Amino acid sequence: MADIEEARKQFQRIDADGDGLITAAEFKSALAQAGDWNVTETVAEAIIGSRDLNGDKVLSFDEFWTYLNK
Ligand SMILES: [Ca+2]
Ligand SMILES: [Ca+2]
Repeated sequence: MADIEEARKQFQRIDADGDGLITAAEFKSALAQAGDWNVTETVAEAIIGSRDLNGDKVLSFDEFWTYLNK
């Protein structure tokens, strides 16, 4: 079981514009900041898509949390 407070902090770091949703672009820049420059927008979209439960192409905190607890 992941720590929900840690998960929230992580989510807020990735969610650059603070709208409560992580887009592929936000995910890509978060990974780039973490030093992973190999992730292209297409890859980021694929990762988001594999975690996206309701098909809106963005990650809500619930979806992020569900992924962490898999
Ligand atoms: Ca956002
Ligand atoms: Ca979603």
